[in-house]
Amino acid sequence: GPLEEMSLPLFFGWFLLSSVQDKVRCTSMDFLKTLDTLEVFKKHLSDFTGKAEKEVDLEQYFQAKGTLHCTTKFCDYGKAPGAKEYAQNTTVKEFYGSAFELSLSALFVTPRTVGARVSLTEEQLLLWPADPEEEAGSTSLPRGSRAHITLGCAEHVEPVQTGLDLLEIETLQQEHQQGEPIEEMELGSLTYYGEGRWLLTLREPICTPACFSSFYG
Ligand code: ACK
Repeated sequence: GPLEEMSLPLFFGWFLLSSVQDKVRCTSMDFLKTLDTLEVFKKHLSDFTGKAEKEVDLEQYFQAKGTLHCTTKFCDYGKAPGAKEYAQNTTVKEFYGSAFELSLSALFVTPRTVGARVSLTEEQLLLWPADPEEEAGSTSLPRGSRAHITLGCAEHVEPVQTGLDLLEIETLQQEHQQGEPIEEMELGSLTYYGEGRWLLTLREPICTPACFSSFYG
């Protein structure tokens, strides 16, 4: 019945503490601001605007999407395949409400989304479902490749896109399409993967405390 369905959340994931959310948002804003000013970004501006001459303010271009988190399992209140099994998993139950330290190892921007790549530890991978990479058609990437934090979405873009954009970039990396090394920035090294896809590998990963929990909405 409907009550039973309600007992499963929209999704499980790690939720960043509110104090560090601000810090991560600031870092992301700084990155967008800097990227916006680079000549090489302006050269590829048409990826974002469709018109070469138009300007784009990246800080305005992306809209924030709720509280910062890294989704483990999208359950859709029980309608998603494997939702019930995930919720009943003993590791999931054991760690529910526990604190973790997430490592954000890169920031990425596409014409659709801006996000942070999360590098999961072996322990964190115990909470990672079996299938999210495969569901997205990326069968040859290591488990956990989809782990990310959505920092913003372009107009009319849903946050589910952020993980798909990350997988796309990682697939290019895996195919040894090294990307075009652009330059060393204060935060790390910037690479361009074509079609408006930018990856900033952080020199120092951002470590942030996060609580493993769920969101009902
Ligand atoms: O930014 P996200 O990881 O992308 O966090 C939100 C969260 O669930 C609530 O919408 C993610 N999400 C939405 N649909 C899916 C899906 N089909 N597969 C995986 N994650 C999803 C979204």
